[in-house]
Amino acid sequence: MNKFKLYFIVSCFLFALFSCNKADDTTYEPLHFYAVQYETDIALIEDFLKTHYLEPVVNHPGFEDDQNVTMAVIPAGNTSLVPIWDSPLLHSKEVEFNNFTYKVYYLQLREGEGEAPTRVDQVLASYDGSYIAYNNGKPENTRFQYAQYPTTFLGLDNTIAGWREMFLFFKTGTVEPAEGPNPAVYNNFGAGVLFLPSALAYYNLAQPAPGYIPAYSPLIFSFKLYDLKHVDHDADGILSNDEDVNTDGDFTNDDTDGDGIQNYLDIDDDGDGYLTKAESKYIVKDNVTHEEFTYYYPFNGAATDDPATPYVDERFGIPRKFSGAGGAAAEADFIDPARLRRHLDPSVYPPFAVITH
Ligand SMILES: [Ca+2]
Ligand SMILES: [Ca+2]
Ligand SMILES: [Ca+2]
Ligand SMILES: [Ca+2]
Repeated sequence: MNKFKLYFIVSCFLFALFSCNKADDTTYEPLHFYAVQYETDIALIEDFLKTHYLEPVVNHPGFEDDQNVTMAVIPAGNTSLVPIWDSPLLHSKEVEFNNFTYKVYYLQLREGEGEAPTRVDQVLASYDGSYIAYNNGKPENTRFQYAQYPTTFLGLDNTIAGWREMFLFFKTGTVEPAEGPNPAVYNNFGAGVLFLPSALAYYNLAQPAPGYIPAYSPLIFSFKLYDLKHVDHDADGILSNDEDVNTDGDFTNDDTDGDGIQNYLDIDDDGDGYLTKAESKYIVKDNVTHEEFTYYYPFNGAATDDPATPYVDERFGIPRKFSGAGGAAAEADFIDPARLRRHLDPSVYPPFAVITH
């Protein structure tokens, strides 16, 4: 066999491998410029909003169909149905992502009465997801997933950017805990519909079946935000939602010690060699038995003192530089929201005061 023949056979073999790869579930389309793709996406989304209407949303607290959403094409010649585009429920927000500003349309059906998530919280939400594409020149949406009974809390730091950025504008509801085998009942939860440009979803990554989504698809999510959980990503005793030091809602720009690890992922936030967990503790010594008990300050204390407890100061949050046993003068150390808490102050480190009684 001469060299040319061998080369030819190897080439064929390689070609077969790549052909085979092409048939794999996950496909990566070549990257489009964000600005160019956004123009395509937003035109498609606006076309959808102008050609579809929203059926009256059911307000049915305590029942499954509460805030269910149905959107449909306005039949040709119909002038009585109001396009979503003209609905008073339609709003928009500007979302910054990858150094580009996206306009995101959304329907706010209900804001919710509970708590709004931060970008590092986990959410429990039902959702009905579809992608928008032209079919015979008309925009239509195709469902790829319907999660009606969610059981898993999803971390917004791991979801598509569209969820992370837009769930911030909604709140959870109230929950009636489950009795026996019954599911919990959620009421007054936030509910809405997001119309997301593809860059805030999967962009050039087609999603495999089941739940197939073509590359560069704008997505629609109708959702109900039932509940949220605060989490402690770095297990340092401080909930991640409390690690936004400059309180701008962005958790990627808070790195107190400048070591490249954001506070919500850093076990030693001020880089003084003492774990944050060790810097948020205090010790109480019993003068009679000489026993020592270790406690951890909460990030923020209770708003009002509980007269049933023997301590007042200890009920407040992680203090700033502090070496005494408390008292009126020291109380401000525990409660001033702008205080430099000692786990963020490299000049303060354990061991801390032993408070005796
Ligand atoms: Ca933490
Ligand atoms: Ca921040
Ligand atoms: Ca850090
Ligand atoms: Ca430290």
